[in-house]
Amino acid sequence: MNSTKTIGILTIVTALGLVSGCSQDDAPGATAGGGANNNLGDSTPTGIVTHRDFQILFDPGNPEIYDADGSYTQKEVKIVISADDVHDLIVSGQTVKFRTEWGSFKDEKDACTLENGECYVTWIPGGTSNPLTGQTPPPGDCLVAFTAWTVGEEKFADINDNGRFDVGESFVDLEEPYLDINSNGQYDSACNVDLVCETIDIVGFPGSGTSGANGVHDLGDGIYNGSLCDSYAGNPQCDASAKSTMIHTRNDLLIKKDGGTCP
Ligand SMILES: [Ca+2]
Ligand SMILES: [Ca+2]
Ligand SMILES: [Ca+2]
Ligand SMILES: [Ca+2]
Repeated sequence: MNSTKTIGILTIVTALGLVSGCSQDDAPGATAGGGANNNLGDSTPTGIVTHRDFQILFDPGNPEIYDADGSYTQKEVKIVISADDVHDLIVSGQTVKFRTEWGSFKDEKDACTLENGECYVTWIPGGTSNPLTGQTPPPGDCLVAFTAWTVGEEKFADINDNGRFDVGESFVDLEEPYLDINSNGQYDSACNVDLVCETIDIVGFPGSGTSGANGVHDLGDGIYNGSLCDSYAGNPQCDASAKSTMIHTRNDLLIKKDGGTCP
């Protein structure tokens, strides 16, 4: 059982009316090159999901699957993706894939397609490796890690406010998606009692080559993968042939009564 999850829970009420747990998207180790700002100005839709506004929300936000006494109640949870483009305009048509450290996805449906910036899958709690109870213990502190990924673009700090990525501006160089099993905000080789591990080895991530997944966790490629390079010719961190990458977001779901104990 994992006992290292110590991240506090934030509650975010969004325009969707949904509730988020503690986003770890900007946690140290997941990023490089600094933050980004939200003031890129108005424009026409890019149709590309920005990492800045790609997030997992939960409905309900705090399902009390374990009550104050530690008793278990089966409750389904919608794992909702909210996404838009760099101009805060809606995106549709992109496939989003999901992974979790515990439980399963209803009807084995672990992906959804964005429509007007939203889509969801349904999660069912519990594991199956304990022959006596039919369940494996929940993760430590009853925080269940989720990760979602899709094709999109990296975020950058638009220091000169021209809506473009210029030489010298910082950006978040995304690494390959991973499940943060031990909730320490970074990739490592942690695994849980179900032998679900942090690595999510996907096809098509920079570093894994063109033939498929490569069996290892890949770091960022060192360049800004996005559609808004001011000049591809004069910026060594821009590559006109790599304007997108596989972006991911992570979040933890609290599945016990807030303030209660985890079995
Ligand atoms: Ca700029
Ligand atoms: Ca990159
Ligand atoms: Ca970790
Ligand atoms: Ca890989």
